Amino acid sequence: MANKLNRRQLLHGMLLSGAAGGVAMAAAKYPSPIRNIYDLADAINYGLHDLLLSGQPLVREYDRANVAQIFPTSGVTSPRDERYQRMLANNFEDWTLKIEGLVDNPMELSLSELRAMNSQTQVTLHTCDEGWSAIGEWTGVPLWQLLQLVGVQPGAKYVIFHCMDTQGDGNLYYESIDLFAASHPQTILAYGLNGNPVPEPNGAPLRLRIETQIGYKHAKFVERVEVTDTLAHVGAGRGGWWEDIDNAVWYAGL
Ligand SMILES: Nc1nc2c(c(=O)[nH]1)N[C@H]1C(S)=C(S)[C@@H](COP(=O)(O)O)O[C@H]1N2
Ligand SMILES: [Mo]
Repeated sequence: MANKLNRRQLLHGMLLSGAAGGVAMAAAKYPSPIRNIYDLADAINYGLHDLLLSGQPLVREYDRANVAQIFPTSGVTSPRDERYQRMLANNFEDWTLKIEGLVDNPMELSLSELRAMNSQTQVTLHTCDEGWSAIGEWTGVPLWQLLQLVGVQPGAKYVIFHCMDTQGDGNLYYESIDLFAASHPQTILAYGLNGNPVPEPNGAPLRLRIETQIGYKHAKFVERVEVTDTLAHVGAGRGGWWEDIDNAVWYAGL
């Protein structure tokens, strides 16, 4: 007997294969192998956000009156690295931010050079995966502006933030985002918190604010920004220190 598909079955099939196609596409775009159901959900979320957030909508900004008087701290709050402590003692006079990798003009910028650039101030909510959140007023240089300055080369996909703090396992903290998130208007490299220089525990002298993603993506104590087409060469190759050691998901969109 002919097994004719009715309209409904056909529609169902189309929807299912469409969804499967979407998942496959999202998984293909994800920068590292899918390890578990959390990575799969993260990959789908990543693909979906890419569609839904294509206009780069802004995250909410708060009134300055809502700023937490003492911004909480998390992770490393005082890098025990001798090199870092020496720079801190010297007010970061000899610290520079290096921007390199797949760029036309690699650059090294001092803190005063960064402060002299166009600055942006935003009052935003920080959400840590460990269950706290706090509002802070952050001032810094939009990342897109720095990327424009150095000239991102064709083929570049990610931006890696190399930090100065050695973690308990002996590895330096690092994080990465894709160029889309790096170009978000509220993604900044911040040197100011609540009108003061970023204090040591919060990532002096410079830390990332990636307002569309969760706490651990906000790399503190940044000293090098690497534009790249792969995440495989740093740490265990999963795009971040937490991602490498703890099954943390790479795309941590809020
Ligand atoms: N270099 C570095 N960056 C880091 C961390 C860290 O341990 N080292 N911890 C992360 C985590 S889990 C969070 S929630 C935020 C905390 O930032 P805060 O200490 O300013 O609150 O920094 C993130 N960036
Ligand atoms: Mo966190």
